[in-house]
Amino acid sequence: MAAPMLGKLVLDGNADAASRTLQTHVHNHAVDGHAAMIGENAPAVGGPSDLDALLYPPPALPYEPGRVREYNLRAVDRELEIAPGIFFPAWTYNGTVPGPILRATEGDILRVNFTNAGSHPHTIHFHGIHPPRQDGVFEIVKPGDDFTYEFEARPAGFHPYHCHATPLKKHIHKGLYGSLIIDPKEPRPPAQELVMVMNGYDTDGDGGNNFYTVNGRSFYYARYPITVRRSQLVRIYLANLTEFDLINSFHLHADFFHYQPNGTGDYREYTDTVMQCQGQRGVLEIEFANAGVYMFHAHQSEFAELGWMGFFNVTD
Ligand SMILES: [Cu+2]
Repeated sequence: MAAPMLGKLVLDGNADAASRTLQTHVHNHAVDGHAAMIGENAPAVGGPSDLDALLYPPPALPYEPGRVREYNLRAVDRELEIAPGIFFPAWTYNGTVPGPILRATEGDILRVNFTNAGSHPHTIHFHGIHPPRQDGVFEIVKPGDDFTYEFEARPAGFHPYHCHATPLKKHIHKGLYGSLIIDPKEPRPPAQELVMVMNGYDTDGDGGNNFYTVNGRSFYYARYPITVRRSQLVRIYLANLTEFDLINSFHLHADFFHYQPNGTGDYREYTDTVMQCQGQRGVLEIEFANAGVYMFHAHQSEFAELGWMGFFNVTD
């Protein structure tokens, strides 16, 4: 938990300027309300398309027996600017936190060529059904080494992957995680598809997060609202890889969605708020009833005010 973070950051020389920026925004936010934190008023890093590869998944492919889906993942150490002036010394898959979106259709052979170009031993542990020797627990990949994971993609759903080297808490928190969509053989209905991976960053090393995000940058979707079409299905693949905090959550304003835990099974919840422990994930489906700007954020208010907040711009 990060309640005292603004005070702490002020004492930290590196983060001083950024904390003032953030303090100003949090202050204005309190005075002006949520709407003040949209567009240019939102303190987020980068340009409007920077996170497209982490938001928009590759297309689903129709089921085809025996197909191989091959991905290359490379662990690299990289310093990332996660909020204005705040740099996080991340360990990444392919240079981003979260790592790339992988996608396969149930029954495909998923082949992931992993190279460890980082400074520490790593692995990739996939959630799903596969032989234990492909599970990223026993086969530790040392710096400079590589390993190929290969198994049938199942079950259909939405699953996280992450490093499982020890200390696990550190390897996850540093940024080694991403998501895998496994499409059912009988395809889901066409939709505007989005991927959201919730996370946090401990920037002062005290074992609590100081910033929270979706797809890696605080307030990014407040700065750049996500445009979707009214009365057309929107599908969000949502996962939580936040370390240190017990849960994270997603709350949508002004509408309701159907939530399918794990993207598996027949159970659906009709709600505007879901919570997930680390490793939990699910699939949200919404048809927005109205055009306009809809807020979404963690319903832990603290997380929202430390970066986990954004908007949908629903257009006709
Ligand atoms: Cu690792």
